[in-house]
Amino acid sequence: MPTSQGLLYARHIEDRSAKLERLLGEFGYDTLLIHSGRPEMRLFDDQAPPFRAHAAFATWVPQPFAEDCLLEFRAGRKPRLWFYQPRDFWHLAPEPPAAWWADALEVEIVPDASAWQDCFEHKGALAVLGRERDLGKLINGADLNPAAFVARFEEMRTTKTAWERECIALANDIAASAHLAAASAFESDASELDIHLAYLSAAGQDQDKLPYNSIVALNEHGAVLHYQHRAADRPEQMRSFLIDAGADRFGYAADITRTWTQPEYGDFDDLIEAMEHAQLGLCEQVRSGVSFVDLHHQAHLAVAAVLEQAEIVNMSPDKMVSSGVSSYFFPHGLGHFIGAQVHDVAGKVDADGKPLPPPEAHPFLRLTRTLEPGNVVTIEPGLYFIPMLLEQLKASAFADRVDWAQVDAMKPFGGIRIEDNVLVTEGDPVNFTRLAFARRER
Ligand SMILES: [Mn+2]
Repeated sequence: MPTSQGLLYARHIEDRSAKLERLLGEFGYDTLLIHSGRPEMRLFDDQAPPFRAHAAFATWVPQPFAEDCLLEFRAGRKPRLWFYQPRDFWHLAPEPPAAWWADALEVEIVPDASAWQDCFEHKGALAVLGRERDLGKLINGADLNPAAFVARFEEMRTTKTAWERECIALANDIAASAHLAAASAFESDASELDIHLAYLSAAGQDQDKLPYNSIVALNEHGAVLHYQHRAADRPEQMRSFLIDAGADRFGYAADITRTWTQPEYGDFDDLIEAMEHAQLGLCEQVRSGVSFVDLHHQAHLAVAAVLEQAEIVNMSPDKMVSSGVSSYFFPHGLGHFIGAQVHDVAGKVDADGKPLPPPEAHPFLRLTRTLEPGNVVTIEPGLYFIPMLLEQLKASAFADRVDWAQVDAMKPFGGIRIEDNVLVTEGDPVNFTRLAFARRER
């Protein structure tokens, strides 16, 4: 790890610590403790799903898979990390913290979580972030996850530090390489499972290290927005391929979607190209002062223009959006904040924590704020042929505006989504995803 990264991380800790110190003062807390979490066994079982630390912890410690660690903040002191390194012959204990990041903290290595549990009883005004079941007597007399404090604490994460931007950019580099490997696997007629394995191998990250469950969808599966399986059998025809998959870098996520087809399917290829053009236009509009609700509306107009241009729907884009027809083809939101959580926090509140609910006609929009420099968002317009929604459209007053023969011809291709991760700056947006692909393809 180059020193420059150590410096970025140290500055990140300094910057956030200063903000946190003011916040603790405001709420009258002497100490804040953040627990990393503990694996949870399934009921009547000794097996747990793969562990990932709470994001509140991972934004401070670049070890997103460290179990049962505790971070302690007190005004005027270096943050102290109680780093759990069990003496255990069943599992591989975590490596001790590397100097490049440990130097920014005061690290205490403990072989047993009770070592930190005993340190905090009745010591002033204490706030604790974590799950009650993991914390034992630590929470006696403490405020556990106090909502007003948590809201302000999460607000800090909406503006990414230089360190966080670097991590998201690096996660995009990893994911871009893996996306290209997945596209090659699709070209050679691999199954969803084989494409998925090609992706993981190229990323050098197993699924349980990725920030979310990859969507690897051939043909009609592209119309299932959160398609959760990876079929092992190869379909007879490989028409289309939608992949929504990310990567992790020190606990920060990339979240990228690409859609591919084979050269012989010209009509669907034209649709992909039109969506690519629309998506790039939207990325250009990711600027300080822009309302994301307005941008979502622009995205609907852009998708509607694609539908009109392709003569799939015979309506003006304005009419298609105001009547709700565009929502049958594009039923999700334009994007979301991204960071230590793939759908990062505080997307639907303003800077003071006041709720900003999405418009009634667009209930799935996850980001409703006005963009500010330092925000990182995804831009992911989609155009799908979802049988359930198309049936509703067919039963609506607008059925006669739709070329159903074309719709039926497109259904076997599922749908299109193109998703990039974009940084808001004082000037032009920085598209981490396009930059990562450009580096790979050079
Ligand atoms: Mn996304």
